[in-house]
Amino acid sequence: MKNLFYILACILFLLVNQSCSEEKNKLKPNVLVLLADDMGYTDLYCFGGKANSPNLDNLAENGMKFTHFYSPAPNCSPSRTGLLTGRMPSRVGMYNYRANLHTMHLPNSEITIAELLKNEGYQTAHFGKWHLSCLPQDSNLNQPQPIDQGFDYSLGTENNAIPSHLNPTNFVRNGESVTETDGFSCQLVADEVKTWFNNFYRKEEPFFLYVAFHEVHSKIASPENMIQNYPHATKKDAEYFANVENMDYASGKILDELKSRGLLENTFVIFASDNGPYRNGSSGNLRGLKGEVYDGGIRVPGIVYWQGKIEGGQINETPAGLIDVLPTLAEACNFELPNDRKIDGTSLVPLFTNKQLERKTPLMWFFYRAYPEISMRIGDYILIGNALDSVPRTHPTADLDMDFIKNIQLKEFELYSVKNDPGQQNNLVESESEIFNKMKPRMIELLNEIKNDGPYWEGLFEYESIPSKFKKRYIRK
Ligand SMILES: [Ca+2]
Repeated sequence: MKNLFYILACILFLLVNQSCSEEKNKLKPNVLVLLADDMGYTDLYCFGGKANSPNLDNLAENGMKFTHFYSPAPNCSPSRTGLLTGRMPSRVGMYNYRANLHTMHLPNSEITIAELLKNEGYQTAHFGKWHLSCLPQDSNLNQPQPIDQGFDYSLGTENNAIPSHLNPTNFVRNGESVTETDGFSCQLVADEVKTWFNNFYRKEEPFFLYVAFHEVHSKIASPENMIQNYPHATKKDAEYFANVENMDYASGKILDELKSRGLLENTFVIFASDNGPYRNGSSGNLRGLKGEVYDGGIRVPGIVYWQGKIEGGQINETPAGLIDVLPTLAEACNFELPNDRKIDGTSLVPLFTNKQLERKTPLMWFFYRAYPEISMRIGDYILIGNALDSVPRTHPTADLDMDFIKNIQLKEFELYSVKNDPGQQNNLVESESEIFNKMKPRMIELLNEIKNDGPYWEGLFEYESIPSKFKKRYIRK
């Protein structure tokens, strides 16, 4: 009898305890990051694009649309680095996209959003493009895998879907290669999210899902029925618009999955692109494309949705970006920022209640491979810095680049008012000399800081070994 009483008491304790932890975790928002690849500022319908994007349009209508939202870099690996660490990618040492077999990677010493949220009791999962290290593990390289960077679960690729978005053969699930797939990459990713909910989701814990679609990066493949939605476009345009539409459809599937489980109401959702487009016309009137530090290379669509916390239908023109996600989540999910390193981003939470943002470190982009190499935004102004060097550039980072990165000196500047001159045509260095003289030393100070912090990678590709087709577009005359 005494034993029975003891067992009942234990069961009661466990039930109460479990329901308490469920209650406690209900207070912590789930986090869903949806990231497009190479999608331009004006690709989504709600940003003035021609593609059908009803799901993301709906997300924007019911959340906050950011019209001056920036990726941390004009190409893939550094952008993802900035998103996951809240630090400028050059400070972390991700100076460029990571080529296959490359020694450059996201160091294990970096602290990612996944690691921080895991410490807070979150389940964590990554779906889609990784591009922060070799994947799967290569014993010669021995680079941190998604699980080492805080992701309990992972289905993705090292870089792009190969041979295209259709039936990719290079997916890796939790370290094991998946060579046979059936379908389009974004749908495979969305279906895997559903599988994850069915098989792995523990409802007593909050979750962090990082969904990085391969779309709309080339080489694209789109469903025929969606291509037919654009009968008046050229074949190439129709395929591209259908690619945006397919990614939107996959985003809708994931959002519906959360909704059907009653989870969307307590989920912080953010959608953005990892950099500007490679395709003229898809960044609207902004100057430049992917790979450039003019706005066309870095300004991207940004949507934040958080039911009950953000009133729907708002358009925010404050400069913000993916570098701000980590500090935003620190405030939204109530955890401490790492205090042993510089975090460059700023929490966007004040903007959700229409307060002003106080940004300590300006948004800045140092991309050594671009000409010019650097830009920095403060308020409505963007300062551009150019080294005017003669160091040859290659597509993947090579040995000659490392000394250039560490020793870069800026020689020439351009200043633009982004609101008055979104196409960045009218250089104000002389006419707005007061602003220029304020911004220039700040840029140099920050550049010196990140030059000092960023690791010096040994064992990079030798410049001479890089095929000429990966040199010609990138050699400065
Ligand atoms: Ca990209």
